[in-house]
Amino acid sequence: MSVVKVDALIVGAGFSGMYQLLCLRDKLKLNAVVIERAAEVGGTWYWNRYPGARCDSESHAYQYYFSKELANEWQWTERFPDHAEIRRYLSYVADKFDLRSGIRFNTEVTAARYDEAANLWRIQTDTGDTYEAKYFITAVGCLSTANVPAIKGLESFDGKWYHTGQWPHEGVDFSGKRVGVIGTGSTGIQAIPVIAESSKHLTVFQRTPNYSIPARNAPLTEDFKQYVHEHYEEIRDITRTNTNGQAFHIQNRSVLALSPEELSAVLESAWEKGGFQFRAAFNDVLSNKQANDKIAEFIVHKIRQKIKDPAVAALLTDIDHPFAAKRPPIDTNYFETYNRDNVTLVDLRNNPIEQITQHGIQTADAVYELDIIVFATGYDAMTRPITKLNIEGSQGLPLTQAWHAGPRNYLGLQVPGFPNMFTITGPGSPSVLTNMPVAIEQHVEWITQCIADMQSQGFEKIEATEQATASWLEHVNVAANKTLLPMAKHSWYLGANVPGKPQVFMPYAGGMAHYRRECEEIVKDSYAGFARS
Ligand code: NA7
Repeated sequence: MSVVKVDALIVGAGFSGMYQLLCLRDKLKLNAVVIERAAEVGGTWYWNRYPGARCDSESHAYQYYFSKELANEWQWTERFPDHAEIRRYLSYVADKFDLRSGIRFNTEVTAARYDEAANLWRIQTDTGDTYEAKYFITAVGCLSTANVPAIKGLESFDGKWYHTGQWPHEGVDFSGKRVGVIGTGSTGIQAIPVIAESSKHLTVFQRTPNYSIPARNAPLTEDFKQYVHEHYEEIRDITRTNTNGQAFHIQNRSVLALSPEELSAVLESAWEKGGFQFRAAFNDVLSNKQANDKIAEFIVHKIRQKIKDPAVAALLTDIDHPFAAKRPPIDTNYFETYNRDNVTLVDLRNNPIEQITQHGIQTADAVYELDIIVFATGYDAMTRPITKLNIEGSQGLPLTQAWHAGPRNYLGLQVPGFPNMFTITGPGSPSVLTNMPVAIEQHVEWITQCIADMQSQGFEKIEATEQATASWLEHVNVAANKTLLPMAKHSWYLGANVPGKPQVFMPYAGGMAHYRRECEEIVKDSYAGFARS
């Protein structure tokens, strides 16, 4: 048990915490430390090792762009990197910049309290140490707190159960096993085809069907790898100047401006490209319902063509939300998997799960005997990874109380009443609506500049004002309502996937490039909306 004095304490050693450590320690020469509950770097990717776990951004965009040298040294092998390759990448980065020396692994933050009189944060860990830090920075990721639904009887299940976001490192042997997967979001859609191949029988429990676009994953060609290295600046600039942080342009073309023949040709070609490039073929996918309907109709037609059994096809295509109003999954052989003899689809919408028994899952109309249950049921996203740190700000105000009606902060970066605390890719910032590493680099660089400016200008304390926070929340709301995103009533963007969670549209939907400009303007305007003293 000791008291450790540092300038900055960062929670989390994923993409964001690693880069924040590098910036504060090596650029600003601060005494900075990262606290990480895992045994290694990786953040969300440390935990997400489920079968089929893979990134949905293309590899050459899903990396740091702050160092050309790093970019030149690293070569991805596939269009969409899998979890193991992303961990290798982050491990390489940690080695290259000697980051591990600044990270306390296997250590969990149990509480963080702001001491008004001393103007510092006291952060406690489960190892019994207390850190005193001027700056407290959460780099905890948006999708790092597993959501295991409270289904009656789970404790009585005789088999094994797993949540995809807490996957055992040694893997799970499905051979000869009857497996049930609950959930058909991005995760279920990735895991289901892989589990189907290795299990005796797979039963998929679907509540809400989903769109999915073929990923068209493939090994990268030598030509493409060379292109990526030779076009470092160009690729970086595309990711930094477009709406979604991806390494391709969104076509300036409306669905509605095309004749049926033209539309069909563009959609077919976009479908062949696959991945998120599919939706980049048009600029009004998420802003115009009529345009979205046409795309949705095309996707549903494609799904139907893949599935042999019309009853199964009907269940998989009875979709209740506009395309991309939930994070749109991309897949490898997802729908084709339902043509296998060892796969059964169960419709929970009409036959909800009543309980889990000793032998399996009981729905309203049947009992499914299982050896293994996989919960692909998502996350208590965006807020819970932060609130579970047990944070108290000025006058002992718990963050859970400040956010009881939903997250309140300015730019997704700072919460009023929590001075010198920063939340990398917090709710209210573009984060999950963009390619995460791009959003992360922008936030880390903004925070670094903010701290550097405080030091050079003689400020000790920075705090978002109530007024700026209120207008920012209004702005986040307006931005969401200009899109079709709020039409997906059950999405985790809205917090609707966790019973009792306040339903507020959390990420900022105004686009990454626009957001970046807003953050830059605020700096130029002497940190307008922040009180510095
Ligand atoms: P998601 O997208 O939240 O999907 C979770 C899935 O689990 C979804 O199909 C849910 O159905 C289903 N679910 C959740 N709770 C239940 C219960 N109680 N019973 C039945 N089914 C349930 O999480 P993912 O992990 O797939 O993806 C999260 C993000 O990770 C993704 O967007 C990417 O950004 C990466 P529902 O739709 O709520 O009816």
